[in-house]
Amino acid sequence: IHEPPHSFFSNSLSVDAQTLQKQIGELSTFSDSPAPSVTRILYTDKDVLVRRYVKNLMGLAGLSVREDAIGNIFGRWDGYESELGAVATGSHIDAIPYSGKYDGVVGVLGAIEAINVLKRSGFTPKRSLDIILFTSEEPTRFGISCLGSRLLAGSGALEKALKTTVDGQNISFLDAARSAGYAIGQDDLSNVFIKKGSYYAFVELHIEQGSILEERGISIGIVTAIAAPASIKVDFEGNGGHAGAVLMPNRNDAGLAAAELALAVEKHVLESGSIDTVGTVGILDLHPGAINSIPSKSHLEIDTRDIDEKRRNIVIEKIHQSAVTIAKNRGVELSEFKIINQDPPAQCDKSIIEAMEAASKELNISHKSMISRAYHDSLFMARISPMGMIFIPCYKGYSHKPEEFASIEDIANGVKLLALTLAKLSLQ
Ligand code: HGY
Ligand code: MN
Ligand code: MN
Ligand code: MN
Repeated sequence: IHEPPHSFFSNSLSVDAQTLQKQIGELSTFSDSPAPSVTRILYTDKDVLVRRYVKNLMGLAGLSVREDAIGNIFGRWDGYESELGAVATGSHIDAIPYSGKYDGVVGVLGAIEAINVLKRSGFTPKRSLDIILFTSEEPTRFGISCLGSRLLAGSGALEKALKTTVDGQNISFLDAARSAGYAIGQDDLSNVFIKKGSYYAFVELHIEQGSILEERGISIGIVTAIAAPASIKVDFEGNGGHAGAVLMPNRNDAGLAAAELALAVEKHVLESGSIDTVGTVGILDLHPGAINSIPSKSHLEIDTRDIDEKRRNIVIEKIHQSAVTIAKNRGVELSEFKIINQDPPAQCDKSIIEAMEAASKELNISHKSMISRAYHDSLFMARISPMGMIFIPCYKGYSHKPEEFASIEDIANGVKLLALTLAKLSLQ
């Protein structure tokens, strides 16, 4: 069967919105924090359970399921020219502490429903279609963002680092992976790498995590580029001491050094010359954390991003200089300044953008092109395959908090557009 006449085909795409809505609700119950918040951390019991839930849905959709050594899960619908590069879609289901139930999930459950939509319409793929559940997009447990897609895209540095990476409880990455049933009996993770060319195209459906689409009443965002993320870990050390007995001139307070650096992050970001530069200190720990003990240690983690890589790197440089100056002025030691990741931005592929625009027009769905300020697994899939992203509106742009919400109508539009885009790419 070759490309059916557009009108017949796009009219035959029907999304089972009710079932999808129920699945999103069910999936959100696999959480380590009370509803409506969701917390689902890599390789925890809830993560293992939710993987089983998703693998079951992939099986019900008639996909053949395989998992790699770190738990990236692949559901495949073989095409009639399966030797050609496949078309893939997917996202993540891990959730940072006290977040929402749509970030990532829409791109996994929505992808499975998109396959069901195509099957119900009688479509048969030429290029095979893959759904990928990336093992861990959030940096929560091991401090590494997009761990699954970063490794899958062939990061040798990450493969090496994972041999010595531990989490906050000193559990090694490999032990954690094995507790979830992965990486059994193997230390070498390079078999996770996927060769460039294996995929003809990769498309991710995701909530916007911003408020542009909702404010302008537009149903779909066609992403043109993904901003360049970076993260830094910093430790300061001082002598600490008794909050009453040590007079101010004799102190070297590691807590105040951290506070000053956090404000310096804000200053350097605001001075960058562009509204597109952002910086956040989301983690700031003081040791020993007692009201009457001068902090002898402080630990902060900095997230800074920009759509312009050079501008972002200048901010990183300035933050480093400030850390050194603050340590000198306050007589504390800068015991660690470690850049965890400093990734380039990714451009979306022109022909995938065109396929999305054509599909939006055929489906008569309003759309606009836009950048993604959040990072996604797509940022790394772009290293081994042409990449595109579809955004749907989310309530007030809320994300990474329990109030995160996307309407089933908006989700259904995204699923329909994903289905038609996958069909077009599969027949290319
Ligand atoms: O932080 C991010 O951009 C992503 O949502 N994890
Ligand atoms: Mn997220
Ligand atoms: Mn996400
Ligand atoms: Mn993301």
